[in-house]
Amino acid sequence: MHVAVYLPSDEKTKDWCQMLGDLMPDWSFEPMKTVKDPEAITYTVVWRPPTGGMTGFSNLKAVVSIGAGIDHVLADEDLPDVPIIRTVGRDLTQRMKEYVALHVLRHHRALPALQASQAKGKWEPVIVPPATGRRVGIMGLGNLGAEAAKLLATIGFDVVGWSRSPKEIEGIRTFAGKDQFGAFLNGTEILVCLLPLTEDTRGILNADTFNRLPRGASVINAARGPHLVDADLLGALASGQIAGATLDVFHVEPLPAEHPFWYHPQITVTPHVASLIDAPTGSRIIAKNLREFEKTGTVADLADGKRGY
Ligand code: NDP
Ligand code: OXD
Repeated sequence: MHVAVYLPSDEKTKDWCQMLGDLMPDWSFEPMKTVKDPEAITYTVVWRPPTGGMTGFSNLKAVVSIGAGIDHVLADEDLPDVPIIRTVGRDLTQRMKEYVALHVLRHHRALPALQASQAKGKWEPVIVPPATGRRVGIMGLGNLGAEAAKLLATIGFDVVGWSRSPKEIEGIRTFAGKDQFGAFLNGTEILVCLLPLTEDTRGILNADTFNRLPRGASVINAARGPHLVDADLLGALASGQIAGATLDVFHVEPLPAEHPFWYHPQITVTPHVASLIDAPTGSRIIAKNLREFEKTGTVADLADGKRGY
């Protein structure tokens, strides 16, 4: 089998070709940019592929996303109509759980305020309720959201979750669909976005959503930058409706140097690292999925291109 690989960095593309080639010596891997025989390509392995990059691949069987999200694949307007395989696994879920727990606890225990006091040399205790008195709302109860919700419940938080279709998760109160969005937000003091980016979820972290949270709530976005309306967050921070935000993902990445988020005192910026899959782990999962798909015509981690995730 012949596989074309694309990542925005040529060096990383070369590394992934090498790693996948080492794991699957009977398959061939080459950078998508320099493919000489497009008709020989049967699979692609991509992160943020360029529009039209796969148009000549007339024998393509599937596209593999190097990651859980497939929005970056669907952004290719000329994408061939073939199955899309996600790259997910315990490793990715574990990393996201750690990120969510870290930042939820940070907001819960008012760490930014305590650090600001330290910077001024001031002894200024902040009394917060125990986790049992703090409601955390998780948007998206898929691979990542459901596990993050369970971990937070184990710590003791009052956890609520929201998804498209109804879910039952022990210890979590769940809400589903647009009709129950308001009830989900009502009382949520720390809101965590782990939704896929689709036409329904784009811009969902907006002024209307923020206004339905209790005053002084916090927001964590570890999903995709376009879930957030940047200006609405800045407005909500200025008015005090939102007290703080942790953002891992942005409309443009890397976040441009002049963006106001960089030096905002109430915003923590992390460079899309919430759950970055490391290349050796990712390539092992991808190799397994490619072999499985070639053998059976399907895999468990198949995305639904029509649904958008
Ligand atoms: P899944 O596809 O497993 O789960 C998505 C969840 O979102 C499902 O519960 C789904 O509902 C829900 N959902 C989708 N659309 C809607 C909607 N319109 N209204 C309400 N709920 C909705 O995704 P993952 O958990 O694997 O990943 C989520 C996202 O996290 C990825 O798409 C990616 O963008 C982002 N991500 C970010 C990373 C980072 O490092 N920052 C790393 C990995 C992923 P239902 O269950 O009913 O279908
Ligand atoms: C992903 C990501 O989608 O890292 O896996 O953002």
